[in-house]
Amino acid sequence: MNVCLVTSPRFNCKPVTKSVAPTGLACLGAVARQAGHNVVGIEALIIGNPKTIAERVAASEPDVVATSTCTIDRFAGIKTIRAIRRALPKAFIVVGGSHFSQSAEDALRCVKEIDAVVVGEGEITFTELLDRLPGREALSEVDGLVFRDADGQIVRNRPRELMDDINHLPMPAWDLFDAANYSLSMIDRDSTTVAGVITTRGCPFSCVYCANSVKTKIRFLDPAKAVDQMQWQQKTFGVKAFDILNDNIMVDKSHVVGMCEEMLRRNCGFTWWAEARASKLDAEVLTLMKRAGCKCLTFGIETGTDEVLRACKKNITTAQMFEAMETVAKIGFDQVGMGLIIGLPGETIETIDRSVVWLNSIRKVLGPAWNRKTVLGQLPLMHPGTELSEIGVAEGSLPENFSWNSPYLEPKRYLPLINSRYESVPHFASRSLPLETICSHIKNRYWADLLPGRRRRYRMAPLRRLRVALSGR
Ligand code: B12
Repeated sequence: MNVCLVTSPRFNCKPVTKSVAPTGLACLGAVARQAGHNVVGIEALIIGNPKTIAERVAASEPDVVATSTCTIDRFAGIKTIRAIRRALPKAFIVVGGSHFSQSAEDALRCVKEIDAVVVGEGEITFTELLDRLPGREALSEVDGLVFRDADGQIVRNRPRELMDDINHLPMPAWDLFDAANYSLSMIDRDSTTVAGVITTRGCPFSCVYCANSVKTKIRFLDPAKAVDQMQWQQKTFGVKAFDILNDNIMVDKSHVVGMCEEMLRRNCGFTWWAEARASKLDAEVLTLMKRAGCKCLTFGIETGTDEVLRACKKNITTAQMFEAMETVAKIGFDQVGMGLIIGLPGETIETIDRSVVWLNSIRKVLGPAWNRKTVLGQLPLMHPGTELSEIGVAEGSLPENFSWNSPYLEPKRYLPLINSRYESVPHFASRSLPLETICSHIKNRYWADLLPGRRRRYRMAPLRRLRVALSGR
């Protein structure tokens, strides 16, 4: 069968010039190709316009179109799916990834153009689906699938078990997408060709805001296979730097040590960065990582108070994070990035102020490696399937049975901020600390710390502007 894998454009349907390769779709491309299907990949991000994307998809004459989007970009993704359906009335359109996995029935209800949703890990479900598609036979036997049956009823099959081992999988088919687009780099923002690689799946933690649909069961790629994937991209695309996309590079010492030793033994010559958890960092492992080419690390710090960390189930303390940052500073990485959020559950005006003081102390510890403009974090967003959105329902910042795939019409309540990038994702706020209170506190106390471009993130939006934003959908 002819299979077209297509990414989604950004929320505003404007083309982007820098991105990271779509590893999830590349994984599906590899297994589909292995099963004998004809596969093409289209990077919609760099095209932008849904009609043009649909024309490109149609030109590949696919029997099956497989696509994915994230919550932020979902309306652009849905617009593209509708354009593809207009161009290809008979193709089977299947979607997957974190956003659709966590809102599967709602997606099928709101977007009639979608035929099926693959929930969670995709490789086995997708290939089993392709096997059955010529006659659309016995789709109810495909675990992990939610689909529309012949009578138009939405059917949810049994869940797909996570794979025990990921080493038998073929290498992601990155060649389906044009590597020239991939240069979103922490190391050199302008000229480096960058690729992504993921060497673990799953995460043992359950932070309330995390939207990853594949949780808990951790699986590892053999270090030699992981480095094979990097070297293949280095040779094929001239990649100079890698973003190791694992949720936590240091989740298992032997895995990261194995990869570093392999990189050193092969004298790979590329640089890389990775995401880590700021607790119990082993100085020896960090030193080895640096020797093996790791230039930057990013940490999901989120906040600088223990109350908020506890309320978010981060399972970490500020003391552990402080110690971790001291170790990182001692070893000396070029850049240390961090994700910060203001207004998570448990936040008060007092914790915001305490967090700012604590983060300034981290900034001092890290010195020139600190790579943020400010210590002020983003306001929290709720994604489907997260515990944060359940708390949001309890706190009145999200209605029960919220539809994640249809435009919503209470802008003042759910889209209260001027922030074109995030305007379609509802912000979390607790009853005791409304967003208005956070925003006016930031305005009164920290306005001078914010670059003008960043200030609009904390400006409450007038209703009129949001109506205009919504009418475009
Ligand atoms: C790499 C990454 C990025 C990269 C690039 C993404 C890319 N081009 O692939 C960058 C840095 C650009 C990025 C940006 C953002 N990201 Co991000 N990112 C990730 C990360 C760490 C890894 C994704 C990955 O490659 N996984 C490996 C592959 C193998 O897994 P996968 O993508 O899930 O795909 C598998 C299945 O989901 C399924 N599948 C996926 N797609 C499809 C499609 C079909 C048809 C089928 C059948 C199956 C299927 O099969 C695949 C193979 O098993 C995840 C967290 C995570 N651990 O997954 C977050 C994650 C996807 N990102 C997230 C978010 C929120 C963002 C940002 C909004 C952050 C921000 N505040 O700016 C932006 C959005 C930018 C954008 N428009 O894409 C959320 C998504 C939540 C949501 N509901 O949308 C996640 C889940 C993080 C989290 N834990 O909450 N991200």
